[in-house]
Amino acid sequence: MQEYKLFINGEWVESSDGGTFDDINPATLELIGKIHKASDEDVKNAVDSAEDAFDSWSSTPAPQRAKILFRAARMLEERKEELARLMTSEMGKVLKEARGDVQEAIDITYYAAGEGRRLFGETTPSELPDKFAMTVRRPIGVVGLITPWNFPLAIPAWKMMPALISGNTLVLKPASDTPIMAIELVKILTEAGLPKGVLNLVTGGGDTVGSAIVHNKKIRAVSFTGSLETGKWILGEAGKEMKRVSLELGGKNPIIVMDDADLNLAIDGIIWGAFGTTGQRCTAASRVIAHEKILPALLQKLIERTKKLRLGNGLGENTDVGPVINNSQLQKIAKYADIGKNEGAKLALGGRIAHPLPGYFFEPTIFTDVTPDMRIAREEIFGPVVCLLTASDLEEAIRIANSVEYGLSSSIYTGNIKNAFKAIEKIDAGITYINASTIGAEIHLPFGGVKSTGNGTREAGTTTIEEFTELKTVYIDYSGKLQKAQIDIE
Ligand code: UN1
Repeated sequence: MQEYKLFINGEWVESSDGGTFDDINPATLELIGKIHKASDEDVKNAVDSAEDAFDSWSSTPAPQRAKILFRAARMLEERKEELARLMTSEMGKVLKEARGDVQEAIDITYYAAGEGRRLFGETTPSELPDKFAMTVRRPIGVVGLITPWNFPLAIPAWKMMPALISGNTLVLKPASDTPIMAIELVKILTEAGLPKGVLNLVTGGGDTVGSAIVHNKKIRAVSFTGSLETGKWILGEAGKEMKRVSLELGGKNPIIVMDDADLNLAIDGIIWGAFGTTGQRCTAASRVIAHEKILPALLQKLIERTKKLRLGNGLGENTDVGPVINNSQLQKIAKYADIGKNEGAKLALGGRIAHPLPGYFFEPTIFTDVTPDMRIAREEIFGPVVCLLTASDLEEAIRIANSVEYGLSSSIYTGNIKNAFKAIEKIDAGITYINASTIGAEIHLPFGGVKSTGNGTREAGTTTIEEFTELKTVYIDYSGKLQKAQIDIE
């Protein structure tokens, strides 16, 4: 059985206390690797090595740092198919989507590499003569990255590449369900020439390794994607040390379908958004808010189409929906199916654990007669479950859309431009799609949400550099005399 070690100061090392954990294929339950579990001492060593590497890495001109990222992007491209297959075995998503995940990592790596020749500051006139004013960007320092299992390559890359191009040094803790993908990414960056200590990887649980990262005084910022509960905890703990925190948390993303929508197009979008990645995206479409006039037709067609989805191993040519990540997620989804039934929603399809293979499968599930106060309409399930709610007009639909504590993605299907613009204006979310599903954000636009989805940061796009740099304001006075701002201007 292949063992995967920790990566500290440019070396693959065993856990100092010998602990390991299993990495399991969620479709077949086969063991695919033994992963070393970092101890507190290992995390400390990783942070120390990142700190030692900081001076030299942050002093390297950004276009030189970029060369390493460009090389890594090309290597990812060359290895796309192999990485996608490995991802499906480790995480379960169907092969086409795994290819998309690798592609997203490739895209952000090229994009971040390009930032090496931008990293723009601003210049602006001074209020005084013979004085120059500008801003420059500086790295933050040693940054801790804690990443989830649902995009095992794309999300680590979303965080690592912008953080690296900005000149930070890193300690990465990938999700324990998908560490191998992060390990492959570390190998690629190392082969591409990343100096030792710049990127360190420690594997293990959130309550041990994650906590040790968050509490380490040398860590200046933490970037986390995952659950609301963990995000709140990180924000509280890191706040005590005045660390910067960026959070991408849950979603309960709505698709509004108006009575003037192209129904077939809307159904394509609902199926893709609700059951793609087996519903395990923070952008997943977990609520459909249908105009009452089209609800019966929509439901009937949606059931027909969903029935045809084939569950199985994501490597299979004919598989539409892969497994969920692990047994505890499977049990959580099953529990929500019961909650939905008990609170009076009607199960229109699915609702049960399935057994096409020994792994963790759940039937694509549709609930109707869902009201906004029900738990299944408010809480993130992170599985193949979609709730149908109804509204009598756009205003009510938007009110329902906004009635949850999250606000990541959202969508409206409508043939009416007025409805589209009203939705853009009024839906409380970081992303709104018009006549497209809630998933599939592109890496060169900001990604993030409002309310409990995060703490206001946006990843990717031009905003990604904000996440990983500090601005310094610089005044250069070339008058040769004391000039007093605000005072000498009359
Ligand atoms: C996530 O689920 O955490 O927009 C990220 C999307 C993907 C990213 C999802 N590009 O669905």
